Amino acid sequence: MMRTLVTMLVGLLLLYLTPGGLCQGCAVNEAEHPLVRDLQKKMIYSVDASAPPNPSILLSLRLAQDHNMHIEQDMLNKLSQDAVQRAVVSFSSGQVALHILAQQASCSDPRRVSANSSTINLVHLLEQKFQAELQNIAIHGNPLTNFYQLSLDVLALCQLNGRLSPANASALLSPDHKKYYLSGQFSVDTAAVAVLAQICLQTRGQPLPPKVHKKIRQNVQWLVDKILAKKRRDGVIGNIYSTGLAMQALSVSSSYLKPGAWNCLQTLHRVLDEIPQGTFKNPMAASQILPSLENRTYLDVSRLNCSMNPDNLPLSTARPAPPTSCCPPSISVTYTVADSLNNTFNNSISVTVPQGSVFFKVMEVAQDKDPSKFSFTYTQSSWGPYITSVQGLQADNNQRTYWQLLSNGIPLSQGAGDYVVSNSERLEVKFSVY
Ligand code: CBY
Repeated sequence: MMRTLVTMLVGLLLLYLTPGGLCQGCAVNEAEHPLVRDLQKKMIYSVDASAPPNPSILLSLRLAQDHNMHIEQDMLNKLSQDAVQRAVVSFSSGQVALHILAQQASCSDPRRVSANSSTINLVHLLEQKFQAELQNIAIHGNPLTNFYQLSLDVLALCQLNGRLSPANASALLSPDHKKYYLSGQFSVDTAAVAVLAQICLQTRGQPLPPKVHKKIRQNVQWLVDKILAKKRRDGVIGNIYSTGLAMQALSVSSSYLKPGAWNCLQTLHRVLDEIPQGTFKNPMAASQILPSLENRTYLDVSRLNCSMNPDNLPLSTARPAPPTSCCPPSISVTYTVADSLNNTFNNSISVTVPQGSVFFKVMEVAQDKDPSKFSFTYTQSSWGPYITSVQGLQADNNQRTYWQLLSNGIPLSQGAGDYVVSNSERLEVKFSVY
């Protein structure tokens, strides 16, 4: 009896002390780390010289444990070049914010970004773009972009001590249906970045006046409770693509969580299980999940050690060739485009595509077959193609209209360039409001 008790106690103690046991905290253990490295390498290899460089990728690589200094330096140079050339005219406020965080995470000063003998002050530029967002809210009731980007703006201005009044920022990010809901669904992604931004306001710079402090506490509590309400039984928070940002938000707001409200390791393992299935093959998705796997958040960028950087992520020079499958069988899907707001058109067509094709391919084939009904336009976003118009009907941010993608009546959680279609699926692109 006594022996069994002692064995049990020793067992418990060992569990507590071993890596992966209760002591571990919420990060991957040694055995799981190859999965993270794998994701990191895929992200690096996916960088496409013909597309603009993506600050979100460098930001997440800088927050990782392992580094390839040559690649990171190369990315930083390309980002600086892009910022100098395009930031003033073409970047949205959130893109400037991400560039600032990527520069800061690379131990480079975002106030003096230089390339091709030009220099730009990204913090100053963000202050201007942020003002333009506020002005658009005053005139149209909506920001130029959305509250996800406004939250990124507050986060970056806070981290860099830019011009920003915490009182105004806390009023801007206060609970409101219009700010945090997209198409009637609570946006966990938006809420998560708003939490990070406001935890930054609470912990950086001068102590806040008690009223502002209280307001921020109330905002964060509301956001954290809403994020937790979106936690599924399997540990996913919102959907799999919002889970990484949600993990960041919950891990910096532990004082707002009741004990036992969130099992971080359960969520972490759920995410790890998805890696081998290719769920994060979109580099943007990988970049948003990676920091949480390393138990890091965007608030850590100012705390990175700039003098000690391991160069421990060797890469072979040959990129892995994309898998080529010859002559896959064909599948057929139904494809519908509909203006569900003004009911001006509703057209369907049957389309045949090779197995393994993505939604975008279906749209192209339909457009070729019958351009008068299925023509469309798109822009290249950091997530891939974003559909902007069908039959000439344009999405409009000030009207909160967009082209929604659906399969068998259910909105997709991937974009047109990523979603792989299946035989006899009913696909739809529907003009909707968010
Ligand atoms: N980034 C942004 O400004 C985007 C912010 C974001 C909240 C983003 C999701 C979250 C993130 N983690 O990056 C967002 N999407 C927004 C704000 C929007 C709206 C964009 C318009 C605006 N006001 O700026 C809008 C129109 C509601 C929207 N997303 C539409 C769509 C659909 C796109 C269809 C099209 N026309 O091409 C789509 C495909 C949903 C649908 N069924 O129609 C969609 N979004 C998806 C799926 C996603 C997820 C992408 C996941 C993936 N693997 O591809 C998303 C991560 C994201 C990107 N959207 Co929006 C949300 C999720 O599912 N967790 C700032 C910039 C600087 O980087």
